[in-house]
Amino acid sequence: MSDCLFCKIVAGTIPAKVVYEDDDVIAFNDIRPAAPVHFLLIPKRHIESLLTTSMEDQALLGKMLALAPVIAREQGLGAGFKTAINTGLAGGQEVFHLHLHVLGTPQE
Ligand code: DGP
Repeated sequence: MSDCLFCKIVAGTIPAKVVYEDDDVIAFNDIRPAAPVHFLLIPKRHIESLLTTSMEDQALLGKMLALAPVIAREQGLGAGFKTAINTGLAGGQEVFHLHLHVLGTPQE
């Protein structure tokens, strides 16, 4: 989607600190971190929100969830972290491209 902020990050036309990327997903640091480590994991394909997914997206959604701890460990969050997916205006979603927040504080 041409006017989607996160699609522009996927395309590389808006800069972001990328912490992981493959053919399906990309993860980058949140511009307004709410924790010492705070990255967003998103599908490269434009999906508006969790509300616009279907069972056909289960492989992609499963991949996002399975990758979260892999990237989190790489970012020093091996002791634990929080995840959130804000969904829809009523769910506090601000950017309408599906994203999984991963937040935490690296432990000694
Ligand atoms: P949400 O409320 O779940 O839609 O959160 C959107 C998040 O996206 C919010 O924590 C801030 C982040 N964000 C907004 N614009 C940008 C941007 O241009 N770059 C990056 N890296 N993050 C952004």
